[in-house]
Amino acid sequence: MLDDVIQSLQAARSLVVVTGAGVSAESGIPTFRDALTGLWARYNPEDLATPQAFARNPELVTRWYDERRMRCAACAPNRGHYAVAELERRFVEAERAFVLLTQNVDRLHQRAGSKRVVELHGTLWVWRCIACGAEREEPPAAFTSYPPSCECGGLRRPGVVWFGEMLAADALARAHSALEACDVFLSLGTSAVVEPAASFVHLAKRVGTRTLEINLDSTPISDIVDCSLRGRTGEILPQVVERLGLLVES
Ligand code: BV8
Ligand code: ZN
Repeated sequence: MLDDVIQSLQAARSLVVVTGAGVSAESGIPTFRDALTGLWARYNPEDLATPQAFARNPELVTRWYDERRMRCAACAPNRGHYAVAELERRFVEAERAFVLLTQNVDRLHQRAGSKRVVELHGTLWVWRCIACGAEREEPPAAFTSYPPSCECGGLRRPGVVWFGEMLAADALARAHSALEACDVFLSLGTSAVVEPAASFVHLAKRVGTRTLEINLDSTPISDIVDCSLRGRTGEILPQVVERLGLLVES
């Protein structure tokens, strides 16, 4: 199975990697399903990550997001993130296509060196004014009051895609063009439940792409992909990259 993954990547000319919270779990960032510990235990993520929740209680929602942002600031990328960045580097060096479509909002991929990243669900690090639309990337310091306000007096929200909101058109367009062109699709650390990302594997299969998954638990796509590996991305990905031969034609 591990050999299948390695051989598929070895032969790939155009690779799309999709990642979820499982890739950041080994950095100490709770996955989305278990993000609600302690103070937040009584909330359901779908009850906090919606425009309705923000409209109803902007202080609670912005406090939750800022606490998650500060937790990410205190965490470091893990070996799984670095392996994904190394995979990109190898593909770029061999002039092969590579795109990382991440559902994660923590920017740990970028901190590990990934460059060709599409943030499907936005990021905790950019906050936007709901009145004038001004967007700003925040420094790693917590807001001093909630909800944070813009110079124009408007409320500021996290630059993430909430449940019930459309993904950014350019992110979706980049994802679709990458999926239509790829010959290998690799799903990492995601429960493959949240749409539309959960359906990307079907788009890939439709164009005859070889589909792979590495995840701790089985998911709704485990029986659909050509090869599904159970395990931690922080352990398996470094092995994959280490055993991946030269991609550059000798
Ligand atoms: C939209 C940002 C529509 C915010 C997030 C069709 C059918 C059913 C429902 C829908 C549908 N279409 C739309 C919906 C509704 C909804 C949806 O999909 N709901 C789900 C619950 C069924 N989708 C939407 O609302 C999307 N919008 O489609 O627009 C529309 C149409 C017209 C007009 C208007 C709107 C928007 C979805 C984006 C939501 N925002 N994040 C925030 O972070 O707070 S989603 C959020 O949850 C994450 O970004 C991520 O995508 C998702 C969690 O998923 P995972 O990342 O996979 O994490 P999870 O914890 O679930 O799983 C972790 C996995 O890792 C596990 O499997 C575990 O085994 C594994 N793991 C753990 N440790 C490791 C590991 N694996 C390897 N190594 C380890 N060490
Ligand atoms: Zn403003």
